[in-house]
Amino acid sequence: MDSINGLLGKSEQLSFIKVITFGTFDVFHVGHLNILERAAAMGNLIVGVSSDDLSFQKKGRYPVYNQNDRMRIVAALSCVEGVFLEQSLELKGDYIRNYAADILVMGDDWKGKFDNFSNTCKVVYLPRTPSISTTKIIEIVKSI
Ligand code: C2G
Repeated sequence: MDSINGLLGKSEQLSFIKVITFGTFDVFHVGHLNILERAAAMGNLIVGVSSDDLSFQKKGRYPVYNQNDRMRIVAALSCVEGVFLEQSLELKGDYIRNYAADILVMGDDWKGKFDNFSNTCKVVYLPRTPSISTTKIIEIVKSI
């Protein structure tokens, strides 16, 4: 309790709600930060950072930053409680159950793709931040 009239602070009100999200978070940018901050506003946030091999399977190229560096960057954010390595899309249900997540948050580029987990937890798709992506950043850097 942080108040004499019994009101709880935001972190205390949300501390029992567990939120999980997943992503590669390569060449970390403000679109990544926006979704993580919005997810963390719903509760304690844990992030599954895609392994280098899973990223290759998803995108057909290895990330610019390796999985250890990407995990360190995401783990260092004040809105993130913890990170783990996401090694397979097929294990998503296990990750959600192991963490006992109440809410799965994903960007709306994944809209509908994880609705099958709505029996296990609430599934929320948040709008992507427009006009920014790792792919675009790589293209810009290459063209300079
Ligand atoms: N994102 C966003 N706005 C952007 C770019 C990304 O909101 N402009 C969100 C994505 O929607 C995703 C998260 O940031 O929820 C991470 O994006 P990526 O690193 O591209 O993640 P992705 O490779 O799509 O991995 O299990 C699902 C995957 O691991 C998601």
